[in-house]
Amino acid sequence: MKNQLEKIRQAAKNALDSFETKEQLEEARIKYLGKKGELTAILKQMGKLSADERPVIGQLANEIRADIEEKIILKAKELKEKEIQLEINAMPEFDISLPASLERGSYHPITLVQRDCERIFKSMGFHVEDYSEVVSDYECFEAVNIPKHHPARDMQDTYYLENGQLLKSHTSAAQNAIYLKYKDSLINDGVPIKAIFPGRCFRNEATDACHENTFFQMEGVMVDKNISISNLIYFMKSMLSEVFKKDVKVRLRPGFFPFVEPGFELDISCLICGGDGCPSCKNSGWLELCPCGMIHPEVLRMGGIDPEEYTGFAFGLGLTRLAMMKYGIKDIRDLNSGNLKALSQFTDDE
Ligand code: FA5
Repeated sequence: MKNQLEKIRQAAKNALDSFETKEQLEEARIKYLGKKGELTAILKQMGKLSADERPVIGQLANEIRADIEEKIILKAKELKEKEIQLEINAMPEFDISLPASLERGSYHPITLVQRDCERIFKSMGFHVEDYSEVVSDYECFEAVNIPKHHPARDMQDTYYLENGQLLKSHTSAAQNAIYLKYKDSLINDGVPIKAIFPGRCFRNEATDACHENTFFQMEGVMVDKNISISNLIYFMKSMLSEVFKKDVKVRLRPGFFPFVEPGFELDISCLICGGDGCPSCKNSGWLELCPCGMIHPEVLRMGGIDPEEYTGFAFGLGLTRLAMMKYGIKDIRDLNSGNLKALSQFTDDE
């Protein structure tokens, strides 16, 4: 019986080595391992063996079964790989000189206004900074003078991670890092801090035609000796007339933000309705576009800058709303919709 088993093992090995198809493999599995297969037939005769022989033969039969099963699996893998290779070989070669069959893509309107603003501010000596979307509570709130339990937090509810970090609710979350990064060259070398930092912001709030839960802002700061509100107004006006390539009506009104003192709201006359009132401007004729103000002494101090010696302004431009105004997009939700028909009509005119 031992000889018979070894013969089966050898025959199965020879057969499997020579097989070329999945069907042959399946036949071999039935022939050697199936209920009516050769191995099962031998095992059925085990009863005729002596008590001493039975465990020895039983163990050998199991070994041979495992051996054949393993060979079948390996062979199946080998055949599958050959099949894939044949499919690859049959594919037409990729010809990079062929003309593209897809239509040309376009930049997202927010990318376009962001680049436009970056170009304008760079030409006025600002440099562009990048910042994380996931920040700490300290960066987003405490370092901009919004301590825990301050009522101003209610206006900027956001999304919290289990580790206590959060998705930044405004680009002001990068202010502290910027001051710390550039304070030495300001203090030691007299180089003013002039930076903008665009970025995606998140707020846990109801959406409507002018509010999204995910939107873009662009923060800007300038710190030096003798910086005043006049500097702030000059830069804001220059930026807006460059972006819109025409005079736009703006108004400045008092606004409260714990990180500026005094603080302002810079509104722009709604370009969708010409100031008459529509859903995009909540029927007021004005759209809140760019809150700003003189950086609060406490915020400068937390950034390692002495507010007795230096002053500065900061603004938080709503880039998404700027894109709406510039391109006449009536509903902010279209911008995150992924609707190519709506989004692909703008081109990069750079
Ligand atoms: C802020 O986020 C302040 N960090 C701005 C700031 C910076 C003030 C520096 C002073 C100095 P506010 O929450 O108002 O402020 O948002 C600023 C701008 O972002 C708004 O004017 C608006 O244009 C835009 N914005 C705010 N919330 C949304 C929203 N849900 N959807 C779309 N745009 C929004």
